[in-house]
Amino acid sequence: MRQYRFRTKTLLWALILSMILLILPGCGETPPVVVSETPPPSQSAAPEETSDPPEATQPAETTPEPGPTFVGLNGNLRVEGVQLVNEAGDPVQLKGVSSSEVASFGYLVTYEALKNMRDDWDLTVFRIAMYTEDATGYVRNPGVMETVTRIIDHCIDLGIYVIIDWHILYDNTPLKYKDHAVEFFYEISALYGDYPNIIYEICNEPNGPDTTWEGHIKPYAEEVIPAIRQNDPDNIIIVGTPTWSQDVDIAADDPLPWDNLMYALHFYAGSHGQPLRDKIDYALSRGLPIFVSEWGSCLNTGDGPTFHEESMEWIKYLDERMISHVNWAFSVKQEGASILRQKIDVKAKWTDIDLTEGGLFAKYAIKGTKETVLFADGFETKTFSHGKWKRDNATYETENPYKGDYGASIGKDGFLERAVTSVPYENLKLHLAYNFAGGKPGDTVKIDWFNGTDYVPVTELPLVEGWTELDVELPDSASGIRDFSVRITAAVADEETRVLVDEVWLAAEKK
Ligand code: IDC
Repeated sequence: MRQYRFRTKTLLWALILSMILLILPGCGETPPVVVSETPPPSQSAAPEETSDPPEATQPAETTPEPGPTFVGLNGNLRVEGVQLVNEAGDPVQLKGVSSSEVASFGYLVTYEALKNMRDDWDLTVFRIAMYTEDATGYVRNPGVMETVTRIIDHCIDLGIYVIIDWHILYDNTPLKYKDHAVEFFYEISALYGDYPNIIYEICNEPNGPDTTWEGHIKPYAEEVIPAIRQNDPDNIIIVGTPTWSQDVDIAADDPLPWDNLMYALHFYAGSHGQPLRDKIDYALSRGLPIFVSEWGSCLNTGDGPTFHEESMEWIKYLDERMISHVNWAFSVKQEGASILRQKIDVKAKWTDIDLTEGGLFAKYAIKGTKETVLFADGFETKTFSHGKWKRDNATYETENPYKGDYGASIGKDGFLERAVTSVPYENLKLHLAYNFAGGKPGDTVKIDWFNGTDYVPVTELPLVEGWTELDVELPDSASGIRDFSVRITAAVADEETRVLVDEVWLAAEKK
């Protein structure tokens, strides 16, 4: 039985400010510890507990804000040259995320979840990945249409664009289920063709050595596109390209004759780089409009780590060319591609703490800000491994977490450590809330960072009475390190003393 008692949350500004005054003089040469200036990871997250009364001038939270939506502002999209443009002829770049296999993961795609991303991420497009041949795919499970139409309706209500993706994969060639595709797209275009929100993606990723542009994809497109155009004369249609939608160069040499077509390029930053960008450059030079309707920051398996540097290079490249991009995938599977951690409440407002490392990367790629978050604790999932923490003498804290149901608790000389590359980032700041249970004078929380060889001390946070939330600025030398990690150590005297931490994230700016 633990001997300590928990203290109540103390978050008043006055107290925090007096804390800094206590902390600062002890810092010596180390960078200053500053009170949280950065907003919590999610700008839209409602403050959970605050004693401040709402300002009189603020509108009530429930007041709807009827400003024009993104689709309201941009209307019917079309293609001019290689560029997607809005109704007024101005270039537009859509940025968003894709569902995972929608029959299984469509339950995550609620109105609230889409609204969260629209309002907090500036998401402007959502892709519905409706698998074809899978057990739950359209061919065997046409009932998936109900999920598809529900999500389309949400997107229309929210004023964002929506891609309806015929997600061929193991079926290799789109010709295999061409008749189903014609039926499906005829029906969908009849239902929704009048809405400017709709984008059709007619074959996710043709693949396999026998599947060719001229022998399979083109003949398929030549039947599906007219079926759509009977009902919908002008919304955008995205056509997949050979080799898992990578060979846009081949399509560029032999394009299809309809207006408002774009061609799919898919990449996974851990697996694909400059050679694929060269293909895009070639295709653009031949006048082929490109739409990146699927990209991952991980490996092409859908798993593996987040490749920050490589992903950043890709996003920069796409943004410079105003090429639209859609991240894979809005899912809770334990794989690198998943945007969400498990146990998320998709009907609630969520914060960055609910996102995986890849999900955080996707959010800030979509939002386009210089500020970003490299990782967030993920303690709420109660899986340190999914949060990618290395730890020693550290466990969950369930009795008095700072926020949510779980925090972390570190015993004497124990630590929590999180590795992430800092190569493409600068101005690193570790955010955390900490507290002591049974702390004695002289106990501290040590913050160190790892430079690939050594642990470098940043600061020691002193004993506090109650939860204290702050940012610890890391020195400039912590930027640009491939094998970077940051470590939080309980430097306490007694075996029974615990250091409690919660709301941990690493904020930074993109270089
Ligand atoms: C992956 C999913 C994974 C699923 C697998 C097979 O991430 O959970 O088990 O499909 O259904 C693609 C595909 C996309 C893949 C993704 C990652 O369009 O369906 O999802 N990927 O492998 N092309 C390249 C990578």
